[in-house]
Amino acid sequence: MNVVVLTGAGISAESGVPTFRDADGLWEGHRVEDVATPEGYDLQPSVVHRFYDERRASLSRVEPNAAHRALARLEDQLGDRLLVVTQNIDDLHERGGSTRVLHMHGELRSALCRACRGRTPWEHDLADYPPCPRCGVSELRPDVVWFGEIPYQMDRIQDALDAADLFVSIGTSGAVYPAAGFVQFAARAGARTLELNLQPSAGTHLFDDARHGPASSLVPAWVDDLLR
Ligand code: BJW
Repeated sequence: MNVVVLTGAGISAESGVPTFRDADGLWEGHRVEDVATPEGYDLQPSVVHRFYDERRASLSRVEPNAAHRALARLEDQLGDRLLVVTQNIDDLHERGGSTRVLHMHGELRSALCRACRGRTPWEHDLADYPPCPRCGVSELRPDVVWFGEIPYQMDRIQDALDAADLFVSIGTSGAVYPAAGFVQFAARAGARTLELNLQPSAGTHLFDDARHGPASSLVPAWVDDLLR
């Protein structure tokens, strides 16, 4: 059985990483749509750098939770028949033990050079405009996918959805495309579909089944059921 799991901010919420569209979703009064666009960056690069520098620094203060670890346990059993596609830019899946993870919206611990387009592992702040280690130009930006940009690895994701027998969406509001449309791709390709989320998402009616509650209890229980 091929399983594709899509994760969003809700899976990391109980690790202490804020979501985007829940009550605590604003950052210093900015909506994500204002700080997560190329236009927002061009207008206020230092505001956008601070948003991402703070989030990168906070990674060292958060730990994977039971939901991340349960997906790693599932990978131990399914191997390459499981793919985790995450919209999250944190590294909690990897630190929870998963290795088959695609970060479709990029990663906090990576920088993208606007001059040479090179991607470089990055642990430090970007607000002080360090030079790109590849080309030397001080044009590094967060290596994340903003509105209007094309998400990473879409071909691999499409192939995995085409081959999926089961598609599971965890902790995402279903407000952002193309991820919000994956359930329909997977269903059309013949997969069963399941939503695991704190509350019904915008697309909850598109799923065959849905379970609602905190990811740290729903995901381990679902993995136990699947492996039984
Ligand atoms: C819990 C929980 C707990 C809480 N347990 N659950 C009009 C119609 C349709 C589409 C468009 C349109 N106009 C424009 C578009 C396209 C646009 C889009 O979707 N806009 C929408 C606003 C409509 N999309 C794009 O521009 C994308 N690119 C694109 O489409 O390119 C074209 C193309 C695609 C494919 C092939 C070829 C071409 C790019 C989108 C980039 C999104 N970027 C961001 C920022 C990334 C960097 C960063 O992290 O800062 O990605 S925005 C932000 O939203 C971030 C997230 O990954 C993404 C999704 O958010 P998520 O994860 O769902 O979080 P929340 O907060 O919304 O929800 C959390 C959920 O968890 C809630 O439901 C809670 O209930 C739940 N929860 N605690 C379980 N304990």
